[in-house]
Amino acid sequence: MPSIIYEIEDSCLELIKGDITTQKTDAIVNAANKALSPGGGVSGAIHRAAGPNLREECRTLGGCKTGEAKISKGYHLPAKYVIHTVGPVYGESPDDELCLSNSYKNSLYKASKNNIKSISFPSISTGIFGYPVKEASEVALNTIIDYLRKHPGIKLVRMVLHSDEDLQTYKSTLEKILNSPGQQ
Ligand code: AR6
Repeated sequence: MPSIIYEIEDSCLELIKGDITTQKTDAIVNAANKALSPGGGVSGAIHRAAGPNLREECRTLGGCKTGEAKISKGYHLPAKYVIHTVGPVYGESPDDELCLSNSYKNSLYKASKNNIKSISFPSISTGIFGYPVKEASEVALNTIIDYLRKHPGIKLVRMVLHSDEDLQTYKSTLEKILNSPGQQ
């Protein structure tokens, strides 16, 4: 499936299937753990591709609470920065939706603060943390669209999905959001 690009005000929201570690955006987002240690999933892949200096810098960042975001350099990655955020473990608290939304919002806020113009996200919490992809896609895309409408500085947000199925789910959700009353 080719990449899908939607215009939101003066910014682009792109959905692709791919590997986040190869993205040439200014920043990529890591679905991290609270200790900011490499772990598995997308986080393990990002740490392997960035090299050991990323782990060293992460040790100095003081961990990360659920919904917060921290920033580091990208080292051997094509991206200059990695923004680390910890999504919710699905079902652990009644605030899952708010926590997941905060992960996206605080990552974007960190990007704005650092003059980052393009950023790639993985589907936070939908792997090891067990958040159902459809529900997560609604939170992710609504939060990103809302942010782009209020903050014109970020020109490209790319959602990098790891499977055709996840890409299709995000695409369906995005079309539903953009076609819903009040969105035109
Ligand atoms: N590029 C893009 N997406 C990927 C990649 C990749 N290279 N690899 C996996 N995904 P997960 P979580 C997708 O489990 O649920 C770690 O151990 C994957 O298919 O990485 O937030 C951390 O240390 C899924 O759709 O993150 C934490 O302990 C999505 O990325 C915990 O896992 C997120 O899956 C975080 O769990």
